[in-house]
Amino acid sequence: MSLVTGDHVTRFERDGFVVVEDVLNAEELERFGAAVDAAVDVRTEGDTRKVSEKSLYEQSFIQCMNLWEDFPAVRPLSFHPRLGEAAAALLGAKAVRVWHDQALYKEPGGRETDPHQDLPFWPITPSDQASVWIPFEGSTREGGGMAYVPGSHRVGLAKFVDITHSLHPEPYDILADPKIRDIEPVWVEVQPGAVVLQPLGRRRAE
Ligand SMILES: O=C(O)CCC(=O)C(=O)O
Repeated sequence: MSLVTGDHVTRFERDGFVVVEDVLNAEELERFGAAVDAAVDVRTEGDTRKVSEKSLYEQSFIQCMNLWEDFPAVRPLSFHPRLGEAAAALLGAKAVRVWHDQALYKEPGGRETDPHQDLPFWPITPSDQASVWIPFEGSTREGGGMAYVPGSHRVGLAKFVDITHSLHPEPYDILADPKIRDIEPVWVEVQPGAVVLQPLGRRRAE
């Protein structure tokens, strides 16, 4: 059975996010979860700071990028055929290339991540791009959760929100922007093994 249905494509294009179920199995979640844990441990060894001693940005998450490059056990996850299949099907592409992987770990006592759009952070021209969020243990509203503003990718909003707080101590309040302030954010619950895909760039067809 196809991983991605017409309904997934509709949601991806209309809402700007879609949950695709049953992408990774239990064995993969266990194996890749452990591999990413180990890689992040290596990348962060020597950092003994408490959360409260970190910058505001670092309090939002521990961030480790391109783990596929130096951790062979993570590589098959970053290039997982089912992730590629889902992204290609949603984008209507024959194939996809990996721009980067990144592990984001929320620490106990850390802070929220300020609402933002991802694309302004990336040195890449908008084209057909998607990101894939893989919550190894799933994600619930109770456990923190992620919310999306449905359709916000279609209203021509391209604002840099300084979630690092380094250039702008008070980052732009994108949820108050007139283009989206009347849209209610939607909290997304994700089962383990499911992933969430989001379009990032402008679609060819638009
Ligand atoms: O998990 C978070 O705190 C933020 C994740 C995020 O901003 C992203 O994936 O773009």
